[in-house]
Amino acid sequence: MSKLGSAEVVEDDVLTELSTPSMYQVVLNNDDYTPMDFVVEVLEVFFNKNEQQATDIMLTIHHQGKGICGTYPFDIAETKVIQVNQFSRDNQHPLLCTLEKI
Ligand code: TYC
Repeated sequence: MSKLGSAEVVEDDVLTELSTPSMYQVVLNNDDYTPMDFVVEVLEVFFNKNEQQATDIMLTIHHQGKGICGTYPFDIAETKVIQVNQFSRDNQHPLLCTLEKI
């Protein structure tokens, strides 16, 4: 018996157990400067929300300080954070996207 990460492996290398990947929430944070329309666009383009869903999430962030855009395995969540933050900087907005492990 050998162990590879969280996967149990028997002598003949047949996998008998695989753990499910940890999931991460991608979060948008409120600020005083990013236009509401820009946040709605980010939610539509990067998180596949329709206009009503995106508006609801944007208003939740505006009133409560932050909001969940989606939940993904680490690699996908990290890529979205990088892409959203780059898109915000490219458009001269301070909008901050972060990761939170569930
Ligand atoms: N608070 C911003 C404003 O009044 C709007 C905003 C919403 C900014 C959500 C960031 O993640 C955010 N223009």
